[in-house]
Amino acid sequence: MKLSLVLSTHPAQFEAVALKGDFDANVGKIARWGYDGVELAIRDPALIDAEQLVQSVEAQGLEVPAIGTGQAWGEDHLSLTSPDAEVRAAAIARLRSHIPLAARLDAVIIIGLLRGITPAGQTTTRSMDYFADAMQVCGEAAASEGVRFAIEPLNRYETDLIRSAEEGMAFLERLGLDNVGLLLDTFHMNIEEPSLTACFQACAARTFHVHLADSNRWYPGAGHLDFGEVVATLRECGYAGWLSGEFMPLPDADTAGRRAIAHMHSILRA
Ligand code: LER
Ligand code: MN
Repeated sequence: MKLSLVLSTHPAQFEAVALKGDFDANVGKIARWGYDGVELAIRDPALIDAEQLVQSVEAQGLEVPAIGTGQAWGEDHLSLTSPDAEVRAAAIARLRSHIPLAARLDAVIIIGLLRGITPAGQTTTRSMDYFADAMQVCGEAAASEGVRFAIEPLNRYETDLIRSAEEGMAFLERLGLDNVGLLLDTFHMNIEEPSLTACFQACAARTFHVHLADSNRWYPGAGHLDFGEVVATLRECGYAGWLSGEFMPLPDADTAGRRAIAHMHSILRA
């Protein structure tokens, strides 16, 4: 398993991104600290210079395992399940616009908050139908480019649409697309899952990506989750993908980034 850290290409409100500010400087730090990759949170591919971005990441010898899309919800209020057909269409277009860069970087595209939250007056069933329709369109478009999507179950305080891995697996079954799987985030799992171990085991065949944060959403090692058990379970499951740090910049961004990799290396290399 390889380690990466989430980095936003632009300023954003989302709190669980350790590093903010100068992109190149942060990519350099992530490489120096010993991470193998950088997970990019991209609000809108139209706002970035993909060529320059790829160069700056490759110059540091880093891979990009995943692209996060949640800022389109947080900053631009797009949602795949909006009652407004124009907003849904814009959300689908935004999601599809990540495919070329994802194909180039061999990165999985994450679907977290972009699926939205059911608004008053709309049923959850209707939201899930919109979500399924959107994923059919995007999943099929990505398949022809060899790109995969990872749907992230999010805790109850962030969405009503797929909170548990069980709901996530049922949704994947409904979609029937091989290139759509799950992203499991230990922070959300700690809130929603009866057992982290049982959850990883149940989703083993469809886990495309993993986010690491401790119980308090600080860096791994700062809360009460047992990352030794997380790693042992993922190894037993045959997971050979990425462990990507997505946690708050506390006590400060650099300390969090450094302590996370020190903790994970002490486990992975034991
Ligand atoms: C994103 O990966 C995440 O975990 C959420 O809390 C917000 O999308
Ligand atoms: Mn996450």
